[in-house]
Amino acid sequence: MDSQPAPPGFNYDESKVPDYTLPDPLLMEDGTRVTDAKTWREIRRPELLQLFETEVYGKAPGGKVNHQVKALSREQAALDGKATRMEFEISFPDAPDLKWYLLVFLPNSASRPVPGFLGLNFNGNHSIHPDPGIRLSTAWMRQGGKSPGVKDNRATEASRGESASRWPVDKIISRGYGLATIYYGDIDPDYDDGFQNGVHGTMDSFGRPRPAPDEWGSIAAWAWGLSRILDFIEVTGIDPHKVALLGHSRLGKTSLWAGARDERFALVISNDSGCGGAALSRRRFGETVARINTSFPHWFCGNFKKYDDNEDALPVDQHMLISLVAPRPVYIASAEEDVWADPRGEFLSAKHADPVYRLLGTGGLGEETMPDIDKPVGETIGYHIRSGKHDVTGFDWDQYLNFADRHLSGKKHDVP
Ligand code: GTR
Repeated sequence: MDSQPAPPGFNYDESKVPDYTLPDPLLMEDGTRVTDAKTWREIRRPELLQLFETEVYGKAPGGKVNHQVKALSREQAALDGKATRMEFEISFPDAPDLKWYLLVFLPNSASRPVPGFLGLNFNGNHSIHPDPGIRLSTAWMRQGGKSPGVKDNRATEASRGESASRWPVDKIISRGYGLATIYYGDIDPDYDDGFQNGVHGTMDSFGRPRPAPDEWGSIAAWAWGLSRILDFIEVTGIDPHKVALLGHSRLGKTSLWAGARDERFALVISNDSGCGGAALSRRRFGETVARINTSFPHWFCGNFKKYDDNEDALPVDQHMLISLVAPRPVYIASAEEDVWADPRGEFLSAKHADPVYRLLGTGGLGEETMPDIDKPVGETIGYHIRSGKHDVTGFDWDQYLNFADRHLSGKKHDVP
């Protein structure tokens, strides 16, 4: 497992994981045990949501926002005639500097509306497929080894298709699903500028220089953005009742938080999400709360910093985040060499969310011990640890497509 060198002072040794006691998702704040679905729904779920909101990710503005959706392009013969490709520009009359661009592929062979995957991308819509018809993003973009086509923090033509291995569009389409994606930096650029830019800087009600300690960091902003896309996704031809939300790494943390808050998402997938995502914080294995808050001070809310080197004081842990998706299907994926994200901690979160899934009448995870490498398990909570590194691969997608086939086909997802 130890293929990545541990940064100084950080633990990759299972025998050094400290003793810890996880808070019980089914024990209410007044000490009463939850024994029925109604109490979970009406009391415990709201309690937990509020704790994650105020202590971990931060509160986002409630309600719908005024926005306009403009169709920019439509190509009915994309992917050699197998798909229709569309792009939409989303603008906000109250925030003129904010513009989002949504890319959608729909299978031509399926009748609409179709079930679909929705996910944020790291490097611009044009990076997910080499199709030259996709608009090249003009937004600020991170630079680094994985995106050599980005120069001076802007995408160049060379960055087209750079992330294509993570987005098997042909496969998704041939399985009868639509795909909708948006560059996460359109919603909030991923760097610490004191929350001046992106949605933080432009929304009227949150227009002050810095959110209060219990208000949204960038993960909450990205999650909020996903809900705004869901508000209008119907116009694209994707069935709003059959949206599988998916994210990798920091965007896997985001998909879990978005799926926890917004019950309209029918299925939630977290790929290699690690600390602040699926991994239990109390294990302090790989990336820790203190480390993530230092490297990425803008991701979580100010209050989360109270738990730097103080994980036992957290009123929640990440198994409770997964349980907030219940009874909807959730898939947690780890990678064997991704020790920074703590695969065992991700599995244990899934396992400790299981009692909530069972209380709500689903099959849950149904596994006590971590499965073998490349052996997916679970019924309503899916889990696998695949061989290889921190990434999204064809193996990962095969499991997500199979899981979506099992849970999204046929029945309509009703929002409680
Ligand atoms: C790492 C970070 C992780 C993970 C990852 C990513 O640097 O420590 O929490 O989110 O970035 O998003 O790629």
